Amino acid sequence: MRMSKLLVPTLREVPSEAEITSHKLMLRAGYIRRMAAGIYSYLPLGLKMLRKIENIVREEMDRAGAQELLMPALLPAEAYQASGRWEVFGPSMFKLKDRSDRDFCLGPTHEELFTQTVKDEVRSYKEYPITLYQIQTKYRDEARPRFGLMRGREFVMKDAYSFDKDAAGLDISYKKMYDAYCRIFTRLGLDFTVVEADSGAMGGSGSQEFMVKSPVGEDGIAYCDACGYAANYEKAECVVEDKTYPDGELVMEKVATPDVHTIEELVGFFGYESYMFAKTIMYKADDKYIAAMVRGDREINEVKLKNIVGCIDDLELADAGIVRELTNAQVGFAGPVGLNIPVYVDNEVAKMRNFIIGANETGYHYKNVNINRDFTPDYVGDIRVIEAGDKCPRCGAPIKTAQGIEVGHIFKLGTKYSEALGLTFQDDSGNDNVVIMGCYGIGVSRCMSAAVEQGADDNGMVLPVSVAPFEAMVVPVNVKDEPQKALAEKIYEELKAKGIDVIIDDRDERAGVKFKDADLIGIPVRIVVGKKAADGVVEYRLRTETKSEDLSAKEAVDKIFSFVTENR
Ligand code: 9G3
Repeated sequence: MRMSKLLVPTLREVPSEAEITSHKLMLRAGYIRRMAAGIYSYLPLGLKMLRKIENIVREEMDRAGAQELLMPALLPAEAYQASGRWEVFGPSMFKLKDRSDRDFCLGPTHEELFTQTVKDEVRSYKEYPITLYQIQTKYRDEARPRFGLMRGREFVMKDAYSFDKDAAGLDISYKKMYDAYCRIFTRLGLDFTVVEADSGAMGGSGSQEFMVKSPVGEDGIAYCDACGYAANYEKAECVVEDKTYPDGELVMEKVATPDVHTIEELVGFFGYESYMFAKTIMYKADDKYIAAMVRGDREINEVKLKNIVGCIDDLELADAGIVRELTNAQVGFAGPVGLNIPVYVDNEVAKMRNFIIGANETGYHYKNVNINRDFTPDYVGDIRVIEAGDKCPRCGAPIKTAQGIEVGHIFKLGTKYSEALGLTFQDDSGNDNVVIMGCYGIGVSRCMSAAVEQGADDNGMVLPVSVAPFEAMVVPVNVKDEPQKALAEKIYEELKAKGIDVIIDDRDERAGVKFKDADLIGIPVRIVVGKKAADGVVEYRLRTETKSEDLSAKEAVDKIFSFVTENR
């Protein structure tokens, strides 16, 4: 390919909508273009990179014994009605009607469709285990699409589904997918961590996420360098931190605390440390209200709390009006004493003594409060967000935290979908058994963003050979200089003949422009053919290095060949 021919509309500036490095670079390097919020088109370089990622995913899925098929993206409502998810997904699901006014959607995920396909097409239990997958466009009407391909409303996912006769079988299928995922992300050059994750609405017995650590990652990860424990904040187990509290149970006292609302203000007013206070937060859980309590210096983990409460919709903070109704007080004076809604209490609060809470009266707090004497919680458990420095739940070493980009998520689903759709098999003693499932997702287009985000430097993209749109670039500095042009073309032809996916910058442009563009689009290795061409000398340079090496044309071609073939 020739830069003079390639559609690669590089930009000097990017639209303000691009907030993170990968989004800016993919726009500036002419990889993608925005059609609408969360909806992108792939220009030639972007599409080449996407296809290379897809092919690595495909190779490893096939190697793991999974079989590829392709489902429709335009699906009849019936497909999701049997599992009840037609309603559950709410506004996130793109719904539409056909000319006969029948309900359809653009598929956001395909558990139901794969389960139905297996039910229709697998005839005997002897065919299990079977794992099927697709690489296909998904549609989810995200409330806040952002960061380019990182969180889109149309995106490419590899979704796989395993079908087994029993739990032992699922463990084997799951492990095969797990190992395939490790090979995929390693080949993509992504520095990933596997973390224990919440299964959320998917149900099942557990799930793991493959995370690329990055400050722009939307997920919080807690991890332990000592024992290797790693979990998404949503799942990370919190250990009760020992704090010393005043001995004995002192008499509870109502204290006037005019205009003291926040924990900070309370600390100032009472002169106690923040762990002497407990905060009481009200939530709407489906159609009822609950209160949740954590220590004053902690945060409530709404995913853990939701899983304990068991509500369908996500928890919503109660608004000020509701808080006033429930507590007969302004916001900031809420407490559990005298509250007639269920109170969920964090394990740490259960260990507090003689602590301070709102008095459910504007301008008043209670001090010397003791659990079970002054109020009885409806539930005590782990409902807080883990923090750096907390004890690791496995080995006690200090927990570290990071942000992560979720590029993969694998689930032991169990029978949620096979039950809902009646996917059973008759074993050889004639009994009906429900098929045991797993499901396995990779955000293929999101992997593009993660790769760009992880490798970028100040000059642009830095991509591994495995995913870069071209493997090598030949840069004749001055195409008007015959020896330079001729040698560059010769090297270009030789690299092509050796099967290297090479691009030549044959444009009649200044050297500076060529080098800037070469840095921007992230091609892993380049040969610069400049003044020394007359002596048959060219420069060999890796995108990850600043220095270059003078070589003969032949040495350069051989060095590129071995570099590319070793890093594919
Ligand atoms: C929806 C919408 C949003 C969704 C889902 C469905 C997340 C949904 C979870 C999964 C689970 C697995 C198969 C591959 C692995 C991941 N957001 N999830 O199901 F309709 Cl609008 O997608 N699916």
